[in-house]
Amino acid sequence: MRLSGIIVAALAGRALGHGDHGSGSQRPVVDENASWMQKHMAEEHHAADFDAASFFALHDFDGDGSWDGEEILRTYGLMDESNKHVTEDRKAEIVGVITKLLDTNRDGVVSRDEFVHVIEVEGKTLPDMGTGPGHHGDDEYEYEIHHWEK
Ligand SMILES: [Ca+2]
Ligand SMILES: [Ca+2]
Repeated sequence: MRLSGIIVAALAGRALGHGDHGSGSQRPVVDENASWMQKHMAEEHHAADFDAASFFALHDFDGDGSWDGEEILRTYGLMDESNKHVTEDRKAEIVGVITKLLDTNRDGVVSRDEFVHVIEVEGKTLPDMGTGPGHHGDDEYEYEIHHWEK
């Protein structure tokens, strides 16, 4: 019994990724080799397990069923202070890369079905565009939407 207890503790320690070092105890720690999507979900949304549809819904900030360029930028943290040095040209380039990857019917926006198909059927993943983990506060966005509508 004692031995199995030790094994369980060791496995739990691995799963939590050394959660007792430092402050991120509620943050799932992902492997260094995890995709950008997995890192983003772990670091920004504290979610270790998700599917393409929930990833899509979480980043369809206005809930209209498709991703436009601004939502792609926000997903990548490009509406955040930490990326304010990124030039407009680079932002347009990032939107272009992501749109090219996901917008399979070329209508300029990424639908939920397109996203789910590319991720789950084609087995692709969102590339790391070098913009960090993708900071985007939903509360902040609500405020901005409200602000812009005035
Ligand atoms: Ca949308
Ligand atoms: Ca489309």
